[in-house]
Amino acid sequence: MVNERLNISEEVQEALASGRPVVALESTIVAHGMPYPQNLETAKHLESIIREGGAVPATIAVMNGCIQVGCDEDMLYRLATEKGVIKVSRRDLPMVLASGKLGATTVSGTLIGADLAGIRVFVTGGIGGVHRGVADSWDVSADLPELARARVAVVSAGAKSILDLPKTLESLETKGVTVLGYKTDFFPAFFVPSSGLPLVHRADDPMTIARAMEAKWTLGLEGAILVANPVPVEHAADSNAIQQATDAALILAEEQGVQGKDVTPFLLQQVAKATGGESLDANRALVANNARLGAAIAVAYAEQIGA
Ligand code: PSU
Ligand code: MN
Repeated sequence: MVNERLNISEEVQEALASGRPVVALESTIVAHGMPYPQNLETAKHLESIIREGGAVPATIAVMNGCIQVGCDEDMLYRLATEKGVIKVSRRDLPMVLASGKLGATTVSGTLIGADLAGIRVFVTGGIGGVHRGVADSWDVSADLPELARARVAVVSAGAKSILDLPKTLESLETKGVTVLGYKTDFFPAFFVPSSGLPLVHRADDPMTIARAMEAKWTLGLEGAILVANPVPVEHAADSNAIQQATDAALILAEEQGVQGKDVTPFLLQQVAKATGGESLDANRALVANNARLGAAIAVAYAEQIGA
């Protein structure tokens, strides 16, 4: 495909052309989701897990006027260390592309790049969703409408309780996003394995997920399959500590008048600060766990559509 605003690395292009498994990764988690140097270590670690799982990693970002699909070490370093990297969702793409500035893609921005490139599996930590207090703020992440559009399976550990999880699930249903619990009947809550909210669909192996992907997109339905993969219990954080930190962060955000795209990074930073290293450790463990599953799904999907 020729698209002058899409720059796919040679390695990723070759893998896609020969039908080999590829897994997309977002860059907001690198630029805005974790502090340096853990962010860079995590970014590289995720790429190596995906390679060990038999797939090619493709971190997606915005640079030099293009959506960059597949970042080399220098690019990852820039995303992890530069000040003022712009957080990019669908709304922001035109201006950041036109300016040539460095941008980190959210789940929504990454879904756009992955779908355009033809990458069908994407690994992240947590998705955005409907915020608590939505009735006043109208704050609903651009991740939700993008999940309704992009033909990509997204592996996440559910969503953080900075969000209104029941409303987020309702919105996903309305938008027709298939949510699969991986080896669970409950929607995971990021740092903790379960939110207590039941899910309708579950899968116990990567091939079952690959078959659902094939079925959805062969029929011609647009939109994602959201794979909800719980954090392993041994890495889960203390639920009460997280809850208290979240409540305090929400009050502080209100007091300081934090708005718009700054809300999520602000809440994430406050929760990380209040829970010390614990939440960061859980965060790193769960994305690694998602990367292992994402690679396995990509391998199964390549088999499924190649068969
Ligand atoms: N949730 C997390 N960690 C993250 C994000 C969300 O637990 O790093 C990031 C993702 O990039 C997600 C974005 O797409 O925040 C959502 O931002 P907003 O709520 O502004 O749409
Ligand atoms: Mn928002």
